[in-house]
Amino acid sequence: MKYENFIDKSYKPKKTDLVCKFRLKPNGFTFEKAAGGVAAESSIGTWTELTTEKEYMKKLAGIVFELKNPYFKVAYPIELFEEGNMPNTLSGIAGNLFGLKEIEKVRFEDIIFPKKLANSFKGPKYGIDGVRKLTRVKNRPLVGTIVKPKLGLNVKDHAKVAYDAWFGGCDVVKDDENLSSQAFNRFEPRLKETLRLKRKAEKETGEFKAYMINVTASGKEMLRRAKLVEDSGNEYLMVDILTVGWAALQDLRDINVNLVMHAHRAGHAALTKDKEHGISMPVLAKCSRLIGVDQLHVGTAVGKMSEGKTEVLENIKACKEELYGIKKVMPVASGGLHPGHVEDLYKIFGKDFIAQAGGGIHGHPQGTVKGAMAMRQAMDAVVHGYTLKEYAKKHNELRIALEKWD
Ligand code: RUB
Ligand code: CA
Repeated sequence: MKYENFIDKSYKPKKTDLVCKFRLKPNGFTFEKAAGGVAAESSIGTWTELTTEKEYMKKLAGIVFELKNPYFKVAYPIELFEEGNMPNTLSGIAGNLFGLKEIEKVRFEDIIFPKKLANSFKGPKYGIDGVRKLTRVKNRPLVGTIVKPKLGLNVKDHAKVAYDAWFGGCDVVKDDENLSSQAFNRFEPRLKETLRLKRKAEKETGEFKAYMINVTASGKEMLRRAKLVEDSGNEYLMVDILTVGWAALQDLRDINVNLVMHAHRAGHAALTKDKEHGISMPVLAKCSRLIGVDQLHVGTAVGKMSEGKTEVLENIKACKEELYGIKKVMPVASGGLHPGHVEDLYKIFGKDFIAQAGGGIHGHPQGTVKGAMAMRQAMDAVVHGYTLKEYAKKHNELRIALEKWD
């Protein structure tokens, strides 16, 4: 089959088809031929006609059924994909096409999984409802922090920063994405000591406190660490979903019997940032949701990272839209946040999200406890309908934070 043979504008996608939307900028080919090339390379075709092609397999061709320059859509028959195999699915629809010479740029914008394929993955174990039940935080967004400095603290100091944050009012504390088990802060003693102080903070505050410990490592070692976390009695793990890879993420979900999975997306911008090339964040979010992460970083719209409000809303939608009854993922706002952002965040995200501030808590002039207090006060203010300014009049910690950053 030639590239052109993968186009059929009269085709109506079936319910069982997997449908993808692409944005395309050809370089040599016409728009149509390049679109056909994408459908071919991501299904059963290649650059030339073949003598080995059989009549019975033609029904497996991906079909370009809509062309609206620069966008086009492809319907892939479900039989092209192995059930419950995300690496296979993405090697197909997000593989060779990015490298085709006659395509200058191509962006994988959106994906709609058919029910049967979607349900062949495990999906989130907890999701938004499960996280709310576990944390006992019902009527407001969760407040969290990343232990900072991101690298370099020893076990004792790391655990103390976590404790201070919990004590001051954070619900969740996470490791940073590049902390794993370096010599200055090994995984096992960190788990032990941070958990000890988590329990102390829980006792003292009467609240549930989450420790999202980063298990990111090579396959077997990561799974071993996840088991250690579970055996320790902790409820959460964190993983860098893109650097460990889809297969490792699936393995983690498969062995992970009881832990909430917090997903950090370090590296995503290499794929998502160019609006004309790569893979969009909603696609990454949907794939992660099917595999089964419970919480996912989706940008902030107001902090230090580059995604704007429109993009963040699309990412949130991918986490929360109805999807064959698959649980909703809790969106996480993180990156350059401080208490002064909470009003805007609440407007953008609504009630269901985690507001995480690293520098915006540990950079508070009076230290981490007061920094966490300020962040929690900001959340209490907006949830109860006060402006931050009003609330800051009677809440010193918040006032000082706003003076520094707002
Ligand atoms: C936040 C931080 C995070 C960012 C990454 O620290 O280190 O890793 O969340 O961005 P700080 P994103 O609060 O000091 O900026 O979550 O958007 O992927
Ligand atoms: Ca970080």
